[in-house]
Amino acid sequence: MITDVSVSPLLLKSPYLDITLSNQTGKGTIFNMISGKSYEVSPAIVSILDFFRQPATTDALFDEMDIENDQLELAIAYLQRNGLLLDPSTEGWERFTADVMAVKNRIFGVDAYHERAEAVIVGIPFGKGNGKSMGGAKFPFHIREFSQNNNLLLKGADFLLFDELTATRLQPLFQNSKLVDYGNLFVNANESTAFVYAKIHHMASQLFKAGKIPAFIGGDHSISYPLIKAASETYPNLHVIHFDAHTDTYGSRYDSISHWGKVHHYGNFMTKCLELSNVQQVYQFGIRGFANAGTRPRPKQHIHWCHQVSEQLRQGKRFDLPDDVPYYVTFDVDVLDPTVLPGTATPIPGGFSLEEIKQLFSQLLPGRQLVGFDLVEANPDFDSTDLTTQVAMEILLRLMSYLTIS
Ligand SMILES: [Mn+2]
Repeated sequence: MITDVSVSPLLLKSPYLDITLSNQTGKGTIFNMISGKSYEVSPAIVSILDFFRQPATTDALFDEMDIENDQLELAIAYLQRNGLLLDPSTEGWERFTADVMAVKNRIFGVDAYHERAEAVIVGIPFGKGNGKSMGGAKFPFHIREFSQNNNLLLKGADFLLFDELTATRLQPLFQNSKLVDYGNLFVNANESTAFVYAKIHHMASQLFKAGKIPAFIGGDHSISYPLIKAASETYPNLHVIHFDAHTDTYGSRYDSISHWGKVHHYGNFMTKCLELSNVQQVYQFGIRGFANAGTRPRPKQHIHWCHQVSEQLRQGKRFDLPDDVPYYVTFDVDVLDPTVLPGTATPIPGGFSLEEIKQLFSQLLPGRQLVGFDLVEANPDFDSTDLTTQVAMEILLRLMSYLTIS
């Protein structure tokens, strides 16, 4: 029996539950709208949850219900553990919405998340920020499936398919399980976009605060705003390197509408990033095409036009970026020429070759503190071959090779 009930905090039923009670079986089903998990429970559990529809103490429950107190204690512990009962004095949903669901087919055959991991791959299957196609949401699943189906298990690989420098940089990542595949952020089609962005931000904050170096796989480019926001909160001197055909500082008639807090999308996420006080400078590479006619840089925005970059690479001239500051890289795959990477929603001709991207990386990234990166806008709906996936995988590996791990 529980005798010491002097400390009895308030509890509250999660507002994100869908509870149904079956007349036939007498059992209840609880669906947690946020985790996507459902539970079959006894009617007593349903009564307990119903009791806590207003904040109440466990003492009050003990008085109310004709069940042994120690059994009630066990039930309450279970409900709290699963996020079905909340402590209303804490920030409710924040404790459990950052659910990352482990995946079976982990990319490159790396291990699942563990505390010693330094570099952490996380998929963000969200595509609703792209006004043309939501297919980008499929990419985190698609790339892992491709890796699995083609047996691309790189754990013990020597990486001699890459140049020696890249191979040398990649090996330590795959040794001693320093690189892990955490899984995919749980995203439910019923969730509001504002809620998903809040979850992305919360999940990324946790990783940055824990000192992990995350590699995010999108998803459309709208996810990069909460990611960069989270990075800039841990690294207040943050600089951003942005590979893209587009500046993503475009306005639209929707921008003035704040429906459920949604005020950004794939085409204006950078406008929002530039407003973040901790984001110091943004260096954009690969900007081109009619969409950018008349573009003038905003404060902190440095535009390197695609044709200028190509010319500068040919001449072997270096780009002048500050040293000794933390960098976050956001990589929109449409920076590559559509003949190299066709699977993206808003292709623009005249992009970089794979060789140019490699050169650009090797010029910009070595010796820099790279605190995390994302790869976005790969969209399997626009490429029936797996060319896009293969190119994206190579980009992913090359970006990972520049991560600073111990
Ligand atoms: Mn783009």
